[in-house]
Amino acid sequence: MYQHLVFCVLLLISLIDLSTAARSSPPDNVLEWVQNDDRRFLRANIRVGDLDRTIKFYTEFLGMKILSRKEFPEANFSTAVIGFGSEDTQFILGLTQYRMFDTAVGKLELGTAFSHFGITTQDIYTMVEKIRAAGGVITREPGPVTPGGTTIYAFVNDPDGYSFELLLRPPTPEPLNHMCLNVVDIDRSIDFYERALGMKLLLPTFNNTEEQYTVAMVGYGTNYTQTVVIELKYNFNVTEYTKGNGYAQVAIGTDDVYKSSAAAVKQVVQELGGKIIRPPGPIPFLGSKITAFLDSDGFETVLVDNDDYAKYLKKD
Ligand SMILES: *[C@@H]1O[C@H](CO)[C@@H](O)[C@H](O)[C@H]1NC(C)=O
Ligand SMILES: *[C@@H]1O[C@H](CO)[C@@H](O)[C@H](O)[C@H]1NC(C)=O
Ligand SMILES: *[C@@H]1O[C@H](CO)[C@@H](O)[C@H](O)[C@H]1NC(C)=O
Ligand SMILES: CC(=O)N[C@H]1CO[C@H](CO)[C@@H](O)[C@@H]1O
Repeated sequence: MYQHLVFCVLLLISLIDLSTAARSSPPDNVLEWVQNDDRRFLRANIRVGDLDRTIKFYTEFLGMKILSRKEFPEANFSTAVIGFGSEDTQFILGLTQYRMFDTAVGKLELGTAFSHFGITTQDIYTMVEKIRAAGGVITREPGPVTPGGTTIYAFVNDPDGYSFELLLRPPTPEPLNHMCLNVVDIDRSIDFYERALGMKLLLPTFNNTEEQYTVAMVGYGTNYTQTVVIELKYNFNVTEYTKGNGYAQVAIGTDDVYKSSAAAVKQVVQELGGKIIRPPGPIPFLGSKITAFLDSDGFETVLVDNDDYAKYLKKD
């Protein structure tokens, strides 16, 4: 029973500051270990205002499937897992609705720091028209990035106001393709994700001077269209964002949370800013070893032990 709580409780953990200093000293061959580790984007956790409403939107309009749903009446929250395929292989979304808005978690505020999720589709025009017909918000009509450009994309809002970029692309292994974070120093952020998390810059930094932003894609794998990426976005002259309490964190699998932390995260956090909020170790009643930290902009990443995660999926 408690096993089921693991990944929704991650969301709660993020609300509490569990900061203590990690103790172990870093080994020498640090980056090499991180780069050879078995890393995969597992899930992003967000809080929603109305679980039924969100599930309806994600399944009917975005083409996702509901993978599981659980109610925790005593604790006043409900969770669901939703995605384009099995949790074993796909990057998925964990949704949590708090039933009581007057509790410590407060009213849902999306904030401005989290930018959007990106999904790929072969039928962007139909998707947009269906959302429009149902009264949904289209914030950018389907079209190319630059006039004459080849990538067709659109932006829509979900019922809470979370933004989704729809990308017209041939079928890809993971249709939930990226999440975009607004950052204040893009070079520092690239450095952070490369060194702390062993990601690679999969698309060189791209400046859109017309629309006043710079973006970079970091992730695992080699081709940004074929793998999940984090899009880091610097909006010219914007130096501050509000975090809100909607987007919570991204979870990434690792073979060893201790090595991950000692080898890279700890050092990078010291150098570039950020904070370890959960030192590596088991959460006894959850049956999973994790470590959690904030990046230099305050975005949370949770590293989750691959074996523990596999066991958790088998139990469900
Ligand atoms: C859940 O909500 C009820 C009221 O609806 C409240 O009495 C109770 O303390 C809440 N439980 C938690 C764990 O917040
Ligand atoms: C984009 O802008 C950044 C600074 O905002 C600069 O460092 C970088 O060289 C530019 N890249 C290109 C390709 O123009
Ligand atoms: C990425 O993969 C797509 C689909 O296989 C391919 O068309 C494209 O050329 C690849 N891009 C790079 C940079 O390898
Ligand atoms: C008013 C202002 O600060 N403008 C700056 C906005 O950002 C661009 C690109 O970083 C600068 O070139 C401008 O000077």
